[in-house]
Amino acid sequence: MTTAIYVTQPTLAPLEEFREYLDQIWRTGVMTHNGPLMQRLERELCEYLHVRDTVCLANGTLAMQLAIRAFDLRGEIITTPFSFIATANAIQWEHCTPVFVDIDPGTWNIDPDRIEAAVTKRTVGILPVHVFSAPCAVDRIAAIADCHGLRVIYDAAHAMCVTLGGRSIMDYGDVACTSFHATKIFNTCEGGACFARDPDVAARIRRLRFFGFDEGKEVVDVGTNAKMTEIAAGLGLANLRHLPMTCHVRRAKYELYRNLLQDCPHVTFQSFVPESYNYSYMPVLFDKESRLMTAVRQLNARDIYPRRYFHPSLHECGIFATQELPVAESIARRILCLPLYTALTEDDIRTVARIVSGVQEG
Ligand code: T4K
Repeated sequence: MTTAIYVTQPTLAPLEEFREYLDQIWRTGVMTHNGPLMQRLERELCEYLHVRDTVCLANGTLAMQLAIRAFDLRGEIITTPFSFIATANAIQWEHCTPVFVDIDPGTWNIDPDRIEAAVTKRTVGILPVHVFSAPCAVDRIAAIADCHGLRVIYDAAHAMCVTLGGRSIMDYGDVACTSFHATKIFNTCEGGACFARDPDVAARIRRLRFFGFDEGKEVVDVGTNAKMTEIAAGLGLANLRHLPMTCHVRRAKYELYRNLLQDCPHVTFQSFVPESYNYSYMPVLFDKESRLMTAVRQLNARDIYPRRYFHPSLHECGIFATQELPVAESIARRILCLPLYTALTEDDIRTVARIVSGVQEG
């Protein structure tokens, strides 16, 4: 049995609760294709998040691709360089060009003051990320998009359960896309969803996920296979019951880290509004990359594996290399995500915090 501590660990409902759904699948033989469990998960997510419509999908990457395709976007899409590679890949796979704009040094999200300068005649959309669940400057972004006739598609892969101004964060933008990957606060093993403001757009995403079939199984669009399976949906239904407790427990663990690290002179934290954050990651910003690397070595020596989410900044990846973006470069080099998951013990958190606090410059 491993005693290693990884950056995260899936939060799973008790197996008996998942088994109820497996029994149903085994009884009926319905495993996929708009099955009853997926439809039920879509309804339950609407109720839980207070959103009008949820379209469940195979993963979060396809959620972004289908959102881009639902608007037939072709051209440049303004996005953040401080994200997981999937954000830029989804844009590229839809034959659009990612245009990276530097980030805000406090929230680490796309800097709204820099978006307008990146708009060209070829710009068709903005795809910001609510990184580590901290909401983007949604009103500013909406105003810029309205002014230039652009679509806004949010990558809300980290932002399950976040609310802003009394509304789910999934309710902002033309479409919000999320991920239900095993490493996320709510998981269906692999999975994701789109939340579209316009019901016609949601209907198109539903067709796109199922080969372009309409309800009568006639091909009316160039679709793909982005369906969520019944097994994934059953896991989601079981896990959803525990989500409020998962969020509560994560917040307590995050706050313990913060208390233990608050006097540490060489780390700082993301700026966010406590009520609009889901505490699914524990990112800390070091003063220097060399100190971060020493911390990683010392943690690894204790069988503890934090992660450099997200390094390098996407605009520095060979496939996208563009102009210099100094804030993103500097932050991406100095951020370390410490382990944070439901089963992580208080002793583990104290050990990690002690090593991080005590680390000298390498
Ligand atoms: N947009 C953003 C902003 C995202 O962060 C992501 C995904 C997406 C879009 C795309 O959504 P999806 O298409 O993935 O639905 C992980 C995930 O693969 C990825 O979903 C996630 N973001 C990204 C931030 O992290 P890795 O490279 O960290 O995975 P891995 O396998 O190294 O896992 C990290 C740790 O988690 C492991 O050390 C142990 C633990 N783990 C992992 C898995 C997969 C488990 O305990 N069990 C598991 O099954 O990418």
